[in-house]
Amino acid sequence: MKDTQAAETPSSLQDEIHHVNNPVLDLPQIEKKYLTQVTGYTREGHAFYFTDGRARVEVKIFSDEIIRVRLAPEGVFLADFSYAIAEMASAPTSYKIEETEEAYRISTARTTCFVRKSDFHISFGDALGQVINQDCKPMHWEENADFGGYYIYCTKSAPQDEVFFGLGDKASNLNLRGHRVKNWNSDTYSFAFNQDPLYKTIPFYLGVTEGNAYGIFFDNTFKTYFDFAAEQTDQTSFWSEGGELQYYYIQGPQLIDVVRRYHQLTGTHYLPPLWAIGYHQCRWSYYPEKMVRDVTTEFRKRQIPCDAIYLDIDYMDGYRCFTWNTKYFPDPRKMIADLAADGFKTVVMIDPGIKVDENYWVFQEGQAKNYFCRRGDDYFMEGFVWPGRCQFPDYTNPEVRTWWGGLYKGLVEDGVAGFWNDMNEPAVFGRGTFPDDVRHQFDGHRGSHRKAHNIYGMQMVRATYDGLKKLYRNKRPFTITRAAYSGVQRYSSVWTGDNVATWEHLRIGLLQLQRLSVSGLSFCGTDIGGFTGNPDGELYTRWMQFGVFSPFMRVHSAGDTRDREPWSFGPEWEAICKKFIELRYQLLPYIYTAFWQQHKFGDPILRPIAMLEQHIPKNLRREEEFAFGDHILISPVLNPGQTNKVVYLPKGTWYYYFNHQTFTGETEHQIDTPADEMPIFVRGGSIIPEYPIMQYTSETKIEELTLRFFFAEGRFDSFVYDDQGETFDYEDKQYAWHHFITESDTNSFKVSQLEEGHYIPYYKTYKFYLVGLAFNPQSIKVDGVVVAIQRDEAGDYIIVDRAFKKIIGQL
Ligand code: NBV
Repeated sequence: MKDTQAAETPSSLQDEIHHVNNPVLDLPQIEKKYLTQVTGYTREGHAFYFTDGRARVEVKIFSDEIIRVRLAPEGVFLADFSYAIAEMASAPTSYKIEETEEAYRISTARTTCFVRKSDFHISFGDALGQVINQDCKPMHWEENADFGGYYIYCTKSAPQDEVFFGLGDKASNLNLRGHRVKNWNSDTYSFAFNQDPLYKTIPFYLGVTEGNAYGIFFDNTFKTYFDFAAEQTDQTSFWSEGGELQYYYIQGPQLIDVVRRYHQLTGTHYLPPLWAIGYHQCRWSYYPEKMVRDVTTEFRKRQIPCDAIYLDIDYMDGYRCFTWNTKYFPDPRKMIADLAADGFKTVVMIDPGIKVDENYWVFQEGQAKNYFCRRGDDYFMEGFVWPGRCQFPDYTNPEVRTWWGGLYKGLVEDGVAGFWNDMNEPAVFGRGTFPDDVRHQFDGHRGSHRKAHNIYGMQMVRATYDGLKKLYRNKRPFTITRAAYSGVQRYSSVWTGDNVATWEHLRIGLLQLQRLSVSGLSFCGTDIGGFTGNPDGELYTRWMQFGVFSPFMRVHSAGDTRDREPWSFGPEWEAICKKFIELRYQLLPYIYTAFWQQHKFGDPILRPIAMLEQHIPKNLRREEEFAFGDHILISPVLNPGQTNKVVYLPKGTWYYYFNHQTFTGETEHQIDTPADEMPIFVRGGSIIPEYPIMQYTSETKIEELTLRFFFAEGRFDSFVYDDQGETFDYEDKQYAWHHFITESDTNSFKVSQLEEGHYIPYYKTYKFYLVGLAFNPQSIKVDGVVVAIQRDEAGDYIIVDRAFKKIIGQL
């Protein structure tokens, strides 16, 4: 180990570091220490331990494509504990270590890790040993006398062509090259482009260089920083103000592989109930009861589909969580039941701040059980939030989480279907958040708020989800959280917080949702229309159009804004909003399938163009087009008065959704953007499933499933997932997974189906449309049987029974 100059600390961090010069103890000047050379290694299980004096480095194989690196400056690793990691045991197939004069080379079937002896540089490459990512300095650290731990650093080479994605909640361009970002969950009302940090901490990034993608997950809950070739144009660094230097290298080569593997580590979102992917209407706040009833009645009267209505903080009694303001809501149970009968689920907000009030049962219980956070010197952590003076549960204590989960019992019995956890950065009026000295139990790995801050919100919504899972028994809960840490997707959906009703924010939202999606948080959405300020009809409508293709689709706005219902901007805009909300409902089986693919395989729901064609360098910088699921490509309209826009389409044939005109891919096209349309394209060769328009997701039983095949020559796969929509029975294979294989050439079309799962959908038949058949087919075969086609005003179709056993309509 060698001591080096403090000057190597990334310069802006200098401001953040407070070296304590203690005259009494006369502490030496603190300097960074670097690993210097490898002096030996040992092996335990799937891990290798390399040494340099007292320092030790662990290289542990998790799978053929995931390798973890940890640094213990003084040779003692912290307990192997993480809130982010799901139950993924280290289980590689096979691997070996070889020693050469220069390096140790650890290789699995897919990944190689080199530990260079002379300078302790660690690098990663593919199975053939071609290097993809490498250190350009050895790992280093700096003792901090202020809190008795280390600031820790890792610096890697950033080749000139490399681009960087991920990091979850950054309101910046998709490619983070040239940016330095910080992770410290913050309540950022009305945030701006490039403002940082925001509400969530996702210390995971993806790099692409020379067509190869890899990922780094820096699993550290302290305040962390990432510098993507900003300070040094050829270096990428990440560092933290505490905790252990611990990161996972995740092998590609495709971006989507990296995301899938990141999900293997941190888990995926459970399958949400079907209603949660319908359209949701929210407002700060709908009250009293009459207003809630008026809004929902209006939806049904105007025949605009909607599945959920939200109650913001004003439903509570003096903002006391788990209570009702009975003046506004005299009989909540009856109201919720009536709404449910009309197809509306009720979702309510819960904040972490518990009012200090000796007569309030939640406060009494929390006090009696010692569940609230305390300061370093044992005073309760108190701060002002909506209810006034509050104390805050320590959700890092498992006992507190169980208690918190149980508190939802009353609201669940009242019929509430979903819960919205806000202000959980945690946000405190005035001082922003908790002071650093607040203590947390951290599941037995005690620490200060410096360590627990970034996971506070995640543990809150985890407690919420786990509690609801018990209370709803087999029913799937719906939860949404503002603050997050990696892995939160196992417990909740997310939204991007308090955005603004401007065109710029519509664009920011487009970037944020793509970024969240590749960072493991696929179930995400913006406040459609903007939270603060007032959109005009055009902005609202364009945002609604984008909202159809946001995994979470909710209109929400602040209390001091004008009305925000789909009809609030006049009949012309209302008609377009209705048409687009209806489109969401038509596409439900397609969207539900994308959610299943996310849950089961870790496929992001939104996929930037870079993810579709990473081998084309220009595509790594495209930001406006994105794929929504496997087969649909969107390019939202982002400017007022815009009558056309240039859209890039990846390789293949593409159909413009509204008129089925075809376009060739791997090039840009100028597309008209009339107000009642937006650029939506379907990939040739796909089958898109559709439901009839319903006013809410379970309104009617689906009598017949429409499948639309968009013709293209070649062999293609499409999938449709279906289940009962509400329970966890899918875990016992109570689902129907249809795999359609289509094969077409210039004069014939064949389709066959493979099925998996035990669920039997209600519909007995498929109405199978053939869009864009460029020929008069000599033969159409369904599962080997020749069929004839019929024609209606919508085009050619065949009707087949669900199991493809019987061909109905054969001439
Ligand atoms: O509960 C009120 C709002 C809520 O509507 C919004 O969605 C949250 O992001 N909440 C923030 C607290 C007040 C913000 C000014």
